[in-house]
Amino acid sequence: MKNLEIAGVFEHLADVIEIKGGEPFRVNAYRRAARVLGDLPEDVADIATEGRLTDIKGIGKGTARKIEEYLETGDVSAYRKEMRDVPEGLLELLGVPGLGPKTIGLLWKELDVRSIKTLRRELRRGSIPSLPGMGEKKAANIAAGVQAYLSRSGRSTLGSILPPATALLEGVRALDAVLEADLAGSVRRGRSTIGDIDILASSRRPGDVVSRFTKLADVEEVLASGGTKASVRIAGSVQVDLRVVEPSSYGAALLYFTGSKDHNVHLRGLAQSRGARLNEYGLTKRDRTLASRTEEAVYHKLGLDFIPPELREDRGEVEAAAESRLPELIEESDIRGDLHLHTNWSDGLSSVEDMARAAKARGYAYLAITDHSRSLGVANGLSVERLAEQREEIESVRRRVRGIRILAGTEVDILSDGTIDFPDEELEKLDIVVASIHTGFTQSEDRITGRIVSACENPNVDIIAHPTGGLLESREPYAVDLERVMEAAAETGTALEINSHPDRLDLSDVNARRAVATGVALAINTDSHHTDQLGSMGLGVVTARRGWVGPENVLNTLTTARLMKRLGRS
Ligand code: DGT
Ligand code: CA
Ligand code: CA
Ligand code: ZN
Repeated sequence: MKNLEIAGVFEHLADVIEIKGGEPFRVNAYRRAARVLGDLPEDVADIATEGRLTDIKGIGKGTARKIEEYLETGDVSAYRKEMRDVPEGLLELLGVPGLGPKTIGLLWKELDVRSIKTLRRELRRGSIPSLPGMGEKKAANIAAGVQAYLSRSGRSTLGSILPPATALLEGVRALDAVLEADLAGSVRRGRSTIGDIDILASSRRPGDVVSRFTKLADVEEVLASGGTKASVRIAGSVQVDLRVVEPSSYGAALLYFTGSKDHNVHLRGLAQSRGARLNEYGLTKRDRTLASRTEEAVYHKLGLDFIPPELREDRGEVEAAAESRLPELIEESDIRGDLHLHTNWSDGLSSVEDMARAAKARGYAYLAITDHSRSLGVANGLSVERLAEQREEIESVRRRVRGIRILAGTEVDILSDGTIDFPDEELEKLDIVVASIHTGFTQSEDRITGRIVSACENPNVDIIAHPTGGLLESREPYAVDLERVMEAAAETGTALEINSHPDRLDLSDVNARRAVATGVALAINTDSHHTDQLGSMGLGVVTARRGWVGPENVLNTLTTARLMKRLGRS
């Protein structure tokens, strides 16, 4: 069916005419035609064959001819004609959030903006605010839109999404007509990257909730809005879907909209095998509702233990819930300290003392100062001498900050040749050694794996940090045979890290699960370079939960005494 294709051509045609400042009635006619074609249930080609195009409301003689032309030739000459004097790059600007054809036309006419590049030039020059009808605020919006356009890769990191998602949820909960509201979708499941934000609310007045939601301050653009749902765009070009349901089916709806889709499909199959039906309204059997108000009730009536959202990926959790063998998952409150932290001695911004006080304020029993080692010049890595000086400073901070154990450590580089950046006699003086790769990313899998395995075999190395080196949505991991690494880690008692930095989450959920299955201990660390970053521990914990990790699998749930013993430095 070519309906949507042709609708797209008319949409483009309307955009181009509007950019050029053409007659509004032409613009409107093409937009209407695009909408009508988009909604048409029948194949437009069949209608054309039967000569009924002009019978369709909203399709005039002119548009009908263009549809026939497209069906015959795959082209609309009027569109090509309109495009003749329009710079190619101008149409790309339509993809910038918040930038419409009228403004693009203005920028083109007044400032000769012809592309993203020339638009950025004018933004830098500051020439946009003084254009007719613009001003500072609109120019700032355009700048933000360009930023979002350039940085978008489809998915956003969980760490960047949680703050706006939580703020929006609070906004929804504060609405009068809202009874309950929760995050749903991949955000609730804690996936490391997020396509869009889903929010579910219950209310007896869904229409009110939807219309108030679309007017919340964070909402930049309303993409769609109806009686019980709305889709909007917030800053950073992130989409948010809201659905409002009856309070009586809130649990079934929360289950449905939390997903994952695969988890839902599995549950529906299970319901069917018991002669029941499961959908977003409830679990029913022969028109009788068995459960719908809470998720717990639905799981229970399906014969399952409650499945935490992080596990709902159809990776064996349904089977485990049926046999009451779901794991006891780690919680953030199980974490007793942070074992990978940087200070202003290397590339961090906070002092040792500030880090210690901030960790203490979080209720931790210990923290490890692990600045970079000497070869990492870009990160102001510590020489052997400065490492010794830092130990003295740590000693003096220990006297000022009581009630928390400060471990003196290092994040020592595993160099490209496989050696460790500090000699053993220096490592032996430390309380803890974190080792990691920051160079030689393009080496073969065999070499990189060999480097990490030999680091595991060094008795002074306690933890391998960010074991795969990947950055979410921006850098592929280096080539590494994780199976070999995990075997070596299990053998030598070396822990593998779940690095909680919002851009890393490395190990991933799946790899953390493999590690635990191989008998490897994990450490969940923030790799903070500022006291403000200590809070990303929660991201690492969620990732661990998605990896079926329990508190017993994690080094930094140990008490101080047990940790020191485990590190062999009691
Ligand atoms: P995302 O947004 O790509 O990070 O991933 P999700 O899981 O948030 O997916 P999304 O936003 O498309 O939908 C939210 C939830 O709604 C999803 O996890 C399960 C449910 N859902 C959406 N579409 C379907 C569907 O076609 N079938 C079923 N069973 N569930 C669906
Ligand atoms: Ca989603
Ligand atoms: Ca969605
Ligand atoms: Zn680090």
